[in-house]
Amino acid sequence: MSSHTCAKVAIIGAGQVGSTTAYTLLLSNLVAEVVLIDVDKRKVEGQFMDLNHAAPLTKESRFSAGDYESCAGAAVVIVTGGANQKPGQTRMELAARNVKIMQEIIPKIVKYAPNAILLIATNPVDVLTYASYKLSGFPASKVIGSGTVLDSARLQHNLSKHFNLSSESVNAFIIGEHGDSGVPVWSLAEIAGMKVEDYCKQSKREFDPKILIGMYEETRDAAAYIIERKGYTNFGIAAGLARIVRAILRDEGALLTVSTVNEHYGMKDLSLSVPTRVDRNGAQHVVDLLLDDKELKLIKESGHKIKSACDELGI
Ligand code: 6V0
Repeated sequence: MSSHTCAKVAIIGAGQVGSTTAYTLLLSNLVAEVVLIDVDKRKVEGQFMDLNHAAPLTKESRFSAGDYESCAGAAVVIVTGGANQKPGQTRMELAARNVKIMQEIIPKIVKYAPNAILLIATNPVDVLTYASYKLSGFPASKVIGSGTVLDSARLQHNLSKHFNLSSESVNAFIIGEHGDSGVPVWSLAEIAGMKVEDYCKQSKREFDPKILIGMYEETRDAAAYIIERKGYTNFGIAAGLARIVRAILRDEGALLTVSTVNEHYGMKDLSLSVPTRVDRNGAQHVVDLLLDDKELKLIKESGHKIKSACDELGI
């Protein structure tokens, strides 16, 4: 058996995101064991029993509903626990509530899994990645936020749908905040090695910049659209988390738009997303994107927004 299929992953928070991520990991044949931990013991027991029944029918992975001690030996600990935005609650109120939850969760993970890589999904993910970095005392490379991995996938989907191509045939990404200030990097988006405008010209299609704006807006508003209809989002983020876990366990060195603490575009000590190399040691910033002036201005605004949220929360 190769080493990644022996790996153990722990998931804190067995709600929509945590349980769907566990299921996605099962189908991906990436891990031998998934530990689920939640404050709601009855719920986590239900999830674990249901997941165990899927294992004989799919790929064999072991599931257990544990406590923090069972994080010992986990290669990756995924944090999805926390509150969702309530009607009337501001993003800052939600952030403060989830920072408190991180203050409870992170030291327990550190105690039992001091060598694990932390993978944070709870929102606001950039702020909570920064809080988890501070609370854990881990090196920045070992604290990874899911960041704009999902936003980039949404943009890629919209672009590929428009051009009637498979999504791996287009390359486009969003950097900065996982949220409203995320920046679509159109200047580096490409299809068949060409900028979108050139691809249109060569394939005799009309190029209308308004279409790109529409694609971005649809991407930005996707979570709200889905939540209005089904109450939560789970499949996209679960696939995003499994993609990051795969890059770690298979030591891929994949460039993914995860959120990590670094100096970003002259702004020191904050977590935001840029294409970052992910492998078994965690995430390493390797490249500064050549952005155009407009994108540079937008990424700085996005960074300031994250930084001031952290300052306001006193983290
Ligand atoms: P959910 O279904 O309410 O699950 C959250 C779970 O966390 C519940 O089962 C709670 O019991 C549990 N929980 C609460 N407090 C604690 C605690 N102290 N320790 C352990 N477990 C706890 O929410 P859902 O799964 O839908 O969302 C979880 C988080 O993921 C939210 O913050 C979402 O906003 C966030 N998402 C992040 C995305 C991203 O792209 N980063 C995408 C989608 C959702």
